[in-house]
Amino acid sequence: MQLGKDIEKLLIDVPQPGKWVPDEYDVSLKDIMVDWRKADKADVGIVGIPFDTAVMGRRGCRFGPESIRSSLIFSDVYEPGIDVDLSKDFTVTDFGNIDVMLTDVLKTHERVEKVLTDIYKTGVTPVVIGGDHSLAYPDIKALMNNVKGDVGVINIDGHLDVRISHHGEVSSGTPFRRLMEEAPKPLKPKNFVELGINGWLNSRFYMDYCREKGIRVIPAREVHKRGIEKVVEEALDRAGDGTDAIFLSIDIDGVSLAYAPGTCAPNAGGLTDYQILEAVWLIGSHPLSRGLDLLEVAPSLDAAGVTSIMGSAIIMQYLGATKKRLGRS
Ligand SMILES: [Mn+2]
Repeated sequence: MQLGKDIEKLLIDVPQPGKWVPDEYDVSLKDIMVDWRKADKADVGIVGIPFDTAVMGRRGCRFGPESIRSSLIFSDVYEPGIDVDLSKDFTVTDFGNIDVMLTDVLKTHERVEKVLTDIYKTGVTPVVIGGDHSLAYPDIKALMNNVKGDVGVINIDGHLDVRISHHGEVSSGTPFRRLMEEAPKPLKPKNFVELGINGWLNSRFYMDYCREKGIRVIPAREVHKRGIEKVVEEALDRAGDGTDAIFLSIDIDGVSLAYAPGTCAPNAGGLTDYQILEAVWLIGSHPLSRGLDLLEVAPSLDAAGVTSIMGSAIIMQYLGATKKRLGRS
């Protein structure tokens, strides 16, 4: 695949560790990955963004791409529950990490938008590993730049992320308000769903903003009571209503602290591991699905590395769902 010469300069190659278990019958993601510079095309492209400068609390998620990849590439490419095998008729590449500017949030966002806009043009579905949640803004803008009509967004998160923020500053708490109010082709509130919002973590002021705008907020409590299938069906109906594409943004703090302690603001009562994996399966296999970002995994705050493993499982599930969406399983 070919990206612009100026774009190639913004991508940094990442090291590839060796195989853990030398069983010739095990096929790991590492075994099926292709080099994007040599491949004609790919179905999915991993992109790391090692950037956490916009986190308002505990930092550390700039090390998320490295930590998640070290678990991700050793994942077996078959999952018995969904019965999807990625080893045939499916191509995954890794574009490496975007060369961020650690002391400049807005310039980093510009770079991310630029690189991902170019990557979308190759026909690849990007899977972004962050990095903080401010990055959802350029991630989703890149998709908006590549579709004629509207984009729907499902955000799985403990927090609403529609802050005005102190001093009006851009942060990991502001991306969706920016998309609705600042993007040249704004995200329509009716196509935006907040899923898994939970805990004593949000202000009433911002919940009122969502209600006034007509944003559907589905708290984790509602997910636990109604079941993940029903709420995701509703979320997809809304995000897909009159849109050309759906982007899935996941803040790992939408998942319970039991499964995802390694993040800035761990969340008691969030989604279970089953619920997040099922949500990713259902959303990723929807015909309009066009990209995922998985953000806020901070290995330095983790316990036994489980949050990186959770993140890696989420990405594998999205790959499986993408193969199904493409009608190849
Ligand atoms: Mn968030």
